[in-house]
Amino acid sequence: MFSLDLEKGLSLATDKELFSIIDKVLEEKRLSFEDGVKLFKTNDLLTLGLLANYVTEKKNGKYAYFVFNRQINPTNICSLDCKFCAFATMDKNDPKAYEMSYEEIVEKARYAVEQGASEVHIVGGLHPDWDFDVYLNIISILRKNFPNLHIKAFTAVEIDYFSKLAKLSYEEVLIKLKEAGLNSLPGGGAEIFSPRVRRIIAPIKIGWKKYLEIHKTAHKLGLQSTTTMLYGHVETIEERVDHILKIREAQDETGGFTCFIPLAYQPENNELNITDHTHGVDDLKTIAVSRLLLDNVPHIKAYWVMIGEKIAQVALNFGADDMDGTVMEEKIAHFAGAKSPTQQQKEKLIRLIKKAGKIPVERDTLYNHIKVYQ
Ligand code: V47
Repeated sequence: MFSLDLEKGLSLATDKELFSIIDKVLEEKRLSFEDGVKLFKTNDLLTLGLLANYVTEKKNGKYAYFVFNRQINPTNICSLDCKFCAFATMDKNDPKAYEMSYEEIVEKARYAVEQGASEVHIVGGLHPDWDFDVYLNIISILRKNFPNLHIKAFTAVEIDYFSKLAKLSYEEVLIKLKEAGLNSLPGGGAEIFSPRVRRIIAPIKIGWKKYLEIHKTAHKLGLQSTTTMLYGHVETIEERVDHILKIREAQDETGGFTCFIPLAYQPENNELNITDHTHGVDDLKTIAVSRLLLDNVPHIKAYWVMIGEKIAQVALNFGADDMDGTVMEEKIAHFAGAKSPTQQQKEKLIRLIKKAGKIPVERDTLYNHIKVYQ
């Protein structure tokens, strides 16, 4: 049951368009496409936040999660040409081009494990000279060295690339990776599902059908995954809502998504020529609306790297219950101008969560509790 404070707060709602949505949320009825659009368009930010926080606390209580993790990006040489991406380069001779050796990858993982990390999150470019075995070896070498480390690696875009390289089905690729030691898939590469937007921002990347097919195949093989949405560029509100609802539909089928992560577009050093950063109200709305529409996804992440620590902290009262983690070495957002730090101390995450009035929980990748900081 909702508390009196919630009732009192909701009685102050100023936007008439929200009244029927409030009733639906309190009656646990599923929201529609039209509801999603109205929620994005409202100026009644506090009612939106109150409602989203009500839903997140019903699902997760006062817990707000973080993970001790490290990102590793083995190469930024990539055969795709996504217009929003400042990280990758198609040119091997570009001064910013790099490729890591197996030893370097293992050393990065070793340092993370020694510091206390439970997860490595590995994504990178579609390297034109690497065959599937190179990517497979990355997983098996890490697994051999770190039997207990959770390896979350390779977006759906990479899985599709491996399937072409090795002439294997998605299922066969995922089985091989799982046998090598892969534990779960990250959610990158979703961007915005609308074909109109993809033609502008990522013309040769796989479309939404393949992205979701790969995740659903992974789920059926027992590999859980996260999922994302890149917002704040050329998409419309309707295209955001459509994206979120396609994820809800896929989740109805498999239940394998652990978390949804709205990724705020970072505008520097790329070909899109959009000079505006997303703004705080939009970041909070996007998190809150995602929480309200995705009634079947357990967690919503406020990714501090892309929205900054302060908005991420506030987002913990607007529907988010997760801050990602220590990260340790972030490149994708920082090549594109992110102003946040490239890593985070665990103590800082705990403090941000506590000061938001929530209970910090260090989790593993699959949201098992490692330590609760009461
Ligand atoms: O796939 C690329 C996006 C993603 C930009 O799964 C950009 O838990 C903003 O997916 N501005 C990689 N975003 C990051 C990602 C992620 C991050 C944290 C946690 C998880 C998870 C996943 O970043 C890419 C792309 O969608 N991206 N360029 C940019 N200029």
